[in-house]
Amino acid sequence: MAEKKDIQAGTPEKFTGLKTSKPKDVAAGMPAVTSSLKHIMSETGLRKGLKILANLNQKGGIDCPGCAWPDPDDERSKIAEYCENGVKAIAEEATNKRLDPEFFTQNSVSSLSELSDYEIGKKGRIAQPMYLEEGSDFYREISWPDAFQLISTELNSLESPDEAVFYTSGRTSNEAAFLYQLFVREFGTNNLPDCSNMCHESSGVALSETLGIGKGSVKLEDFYQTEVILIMGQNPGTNHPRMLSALKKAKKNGAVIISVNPIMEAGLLNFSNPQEVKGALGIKTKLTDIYLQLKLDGDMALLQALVKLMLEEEDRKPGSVLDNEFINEKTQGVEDYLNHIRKLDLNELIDICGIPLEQLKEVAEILCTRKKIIACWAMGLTQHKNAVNTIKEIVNLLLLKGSIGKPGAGTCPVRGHSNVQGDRTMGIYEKPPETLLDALENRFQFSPPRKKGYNTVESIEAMYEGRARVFIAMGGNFLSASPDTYYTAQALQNCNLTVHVSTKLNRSHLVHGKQALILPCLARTDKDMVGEELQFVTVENSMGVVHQSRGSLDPISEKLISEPLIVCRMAKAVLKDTKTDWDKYMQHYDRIRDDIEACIPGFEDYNKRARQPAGFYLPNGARDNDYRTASGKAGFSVSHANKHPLKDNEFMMMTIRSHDQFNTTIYGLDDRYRGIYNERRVILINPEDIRQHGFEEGELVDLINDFGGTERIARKFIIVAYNIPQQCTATYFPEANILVPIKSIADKSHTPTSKSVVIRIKKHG
Ligand SMILES: Nc1nc2c(c(=O)[nH]1)N[C@H]1C(S)=C(S)[C@@H](COP(=O)(O)OP(=O)(O)OC[C@H]3O[C@@H](n4cnc5c(=O)[nH]c(N)nc54)[C@H](O)[C@@H]3O)O[C@H]1N2
Ligand SMILES: Nc1nc2c(c(=O)[nH]1)N[C@H]1C(S)=C(S)[C@@H](COP(=O)(O)OP(=O)(O)OC[C@H]3O[C@@H](n4cnc5c(=O)[nH]c(N)nc54)[C@H](O)[C@@H]3O)O[C@H]1N2
Ligand code: SF4
Ligand SMILES: [Mo]
Repeated sequence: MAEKKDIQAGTPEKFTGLKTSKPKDVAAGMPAVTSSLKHIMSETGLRKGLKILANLNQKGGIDCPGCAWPDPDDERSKIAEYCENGVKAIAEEATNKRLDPEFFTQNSVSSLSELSDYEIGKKGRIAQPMYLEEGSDFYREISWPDAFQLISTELNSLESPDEAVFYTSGRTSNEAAFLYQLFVREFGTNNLPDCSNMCHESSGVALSETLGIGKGSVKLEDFYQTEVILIMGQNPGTNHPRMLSALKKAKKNGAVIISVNPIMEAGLLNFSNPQEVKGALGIKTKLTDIYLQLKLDGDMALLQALVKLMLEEEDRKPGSVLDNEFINEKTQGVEDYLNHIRKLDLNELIDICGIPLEQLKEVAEILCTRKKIIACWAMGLTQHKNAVNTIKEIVNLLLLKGSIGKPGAGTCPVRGHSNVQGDRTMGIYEKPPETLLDALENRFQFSPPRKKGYNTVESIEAMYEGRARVFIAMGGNFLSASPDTYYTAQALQNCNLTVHVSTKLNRSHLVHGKQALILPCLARTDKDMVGEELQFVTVENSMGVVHQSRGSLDPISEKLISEPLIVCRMAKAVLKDTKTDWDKYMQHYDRIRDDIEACIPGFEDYNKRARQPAGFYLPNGARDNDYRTASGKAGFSVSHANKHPLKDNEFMMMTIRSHDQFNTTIYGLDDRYRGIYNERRVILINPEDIRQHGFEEGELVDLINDFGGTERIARKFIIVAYNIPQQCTATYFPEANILVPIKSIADKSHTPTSKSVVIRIKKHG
C-alpha cells in the first residue's frame, strides 16, 4: 500500500456542517427550478445562461454534457428540453471564471490539493496549457508546440508502446475518439482504458454474450408502449432526470413500474414536472407501483425467485406465462436454465434478497400476465462481483417472456456520460474487435497492434508496478474516479509523464507523474471554429441515436484547442512515419466522419445523416430480433446468486452519487432528495444497526476495509440514520474510493466493485 505523500490524494477530512431533514418523496417540482437558476446565475450570469439553455438539446444545438439519456426523436419542448442537473452541468462548464498563469504562480500544487473537490472544481476553466517540471510544486505556462514536443520525447523514449496508457472519459465526441484510437493504435498499443471499464462494462459483456450486442435494445418510444418497467439499481431522479418524463408518460399509457433499490429514491417514488402547470403547483404523479427494497447485491436472487414463482404459474396453466414460440425460435439453452431454477431453494433466495414472499408474489403475478417488459438498470447492478451474471439473469427473464426485439420491450442499460456509448463504438476499447483492426489496416497504411491492451484496473496496476510510464487522459478525473485512491495515486506518481486534456481543474492534475501537462480544450458549449467555419461534433446517446452537437459560446481563452485538433497535433508530433493525413482532419471535421464511415459499420452517409435534425439510429440486432451470437440465437444462461457472509461487525457499503455532483465534479454540497445538506462525509446506516452497535446519530466514525490483507481506512465520516436494509450502508463517491480495493473486481468485466465494499465501522479517535 502506498504511503500518503504531502500531496492530498484522497479528499481532505474537513467538515462543512451537516444539516438533515426528512428524505423527500417527490423529485423535481419548483425546488429543481430554483436550484437550476442558482447554479447558472452564480457561474455564467443570467444572459449567457439563458442563451445556452435556449440551445440545449434542441435539434442542431448543444448536446447536454450531462448524462446519456436521449432526446425525443420528434417534437422537442421549446421551453426547456433539459433538467436541473443538465443546467448544473452547463453552469459548471460555461462558467465565466478562468485560471490564468498567475493563478498557478500563486497556488502551489500541494496547497491546491488541500482544497476539497468542490473548491477545486469551482476555481474556473483552465485557460492555457500548463506544465509541471520534475521536482517543482508550481505549474507554469507552456506553448502548445512545446507541450506536444514533450509528449513526443517521452512516448518515443519508451522501450515499448505498451508502456503508455491512453485513458478516455465518456464526454469525448465521436470525432475526437476515433482520431484518438487511431493515433494510439498507430503508436502501437491497445492500452485504451476508459471510464466505461468502471461503469457499464458489465452490461456490455453480459449483453454481448447473450444477445450479440453490448448495447441496450429499446428506443424512447418503447417506453410509451410498454406494460411493465423494471428499474433496478438506478437513481434516475438525480442521474437521468428526464427519464422521469418518459416514466410519467409510460404510466399515463398504463405501464406498471417496479423499482428495485435498497433505498427509497425520491425520483422513483413521485415526480412533479416543473414544465407543466400541475408540476409547478406541486401536484405529483406517482411513478413506482411496487418498490422492492432489497439488500445490496440481492438482485440475482430476486430475479431467480421471481422466475421460480412464474414457473409455478406456468406449471399450473401451461402456455399462460412463457412465450414458447419466441423461446423455440429465437433462443437456446432454456432447458438447462429452467432445470436450474427449479432446483433452487426459494427460501434461500428470499434470504439473500431480503424481499418478503408476498411482495415477490405480487410482482410475479404482474410479470406472468404482461407481455411487454422493459428492464432498466445502472450502477447498482454493474458494480458488483457477480454483475455480469446478474445482468444475464435479467436477459433470462426477458427471454422467457419474449420481451426483446418487439415494440414496448427490451433491455435498457442507462448509460452515464453523454458519449460513453459512442466512444466505444468509435473503438475506444482495450479489446478491439478484429473487424475494427482489419478496417483500420485497410484504410490507413499501418498494422494495428493485435494484442489486447490494459483496461482501467490493469492500467493502474501496470503503472504501480512500473510496467507503464506515461499516462495520457482524454478528459475525466482518473485519480478520483478510480478505486483504491492511495494505490492509484502511487501508480500515477510512478509515471515519467502524466497528461490531462481537460476543461476544469481536478485532483488528477495535482497527483501527477514526475512531469505533468494540462492541455485545456474547448467544451461542448464552446464555438469550435476551424478557419471561417463553425464545426459540429457528433455523439451517440444511450439508445444508439447519433446526432450532432454544436457549441455557441465564445471560448474563454484563445489558447483553447478542440479535442480533435489536440489529437491531430499530438499525432503529428509523436508519429514520425505516419502516412495518415492528419492535416485534412484539421481542415474540416467532415473529413474525420468520412473515415469513420469507412471503418465503422452503421455510419453510411454519415455527413449527410449527421445533419438530419434528430440524427440517425445505429443498427441494433437485438432490437430487430437478429441475434449476432455464435449460435445466431439469444442465449439463456445459468448462474448462482452470491451470498455475502458478513461477520457481525461487518457492513456492506455502496458508494453512490449525491444530487449535487457529476461523478467527481461536485456542483454543491446538498443531496436534497435524501434530506442531507451541506456535507458529503456521511455514512447512511439503518437506525437499528446504529443502536445495536452502540453508535449514535451524528457521531464521527472511521471506515475500514481489509480486502486482501491490506487495511484501508477512510477517516471521519458522520453517522446518518437512514431507511436502508440492515448491514447495508451508503457513502458518496469519490470520498469513499479510498476503501474500494483495486483487486476487488467484477468477474469478466473487471469493473471495480464500488457497490459492494465490505467495511468495519469504528468510533473515530
Ligand atoms: N447528475 C448526475 N447525473 C449523472 C451522473 C452524476 O454523477 N450526476 N453520473 C453519470 C454516470 S457516469 C453514470 S454511470 C450514471 C449513474 O447513475 P446511477 O447508477 O443511478 O448512479 P449511482 O448514484 O451510482 O446510483 C446507483 C443506484 O443503485 C442503487 N443500488 C446500489 N447498490 C444496489 C444493488 O445492489 N441493487 C440494487 N437494485 N440497487 C442498488 C443505489 O441505491 C442508487 O439508487 O449517471 C450519470 N448521470
Ligand atoms: N466508488 C465509485 N467510483 C466510481 C463510480 C462509483 O459509482 N463509485 N462510478 C464510476 C463511473 S460510472 C464512472 S463513469 C467514472 C467517471 O470517471 P471520469 O469520467 O474519469 O470522471 P469525471 O468525474 O466524469 O471527469 C470529470 C473531469 O472531466 C473533465 N472534463 C469535463 N468536460 C470535459 C470535456 O468536454 N473535455 C475534456 N477533455 N475534459 C472534460 C473535467 O476536467 C472534469 O474535472 O467513475 C467511476 N468511479
Ligand atoms: S436528463 Fe441528462 S442529458 Fe437530459 S438534460 Fe438532464 S442531465 Fe442533460
Ligand atoms: Mo458512468
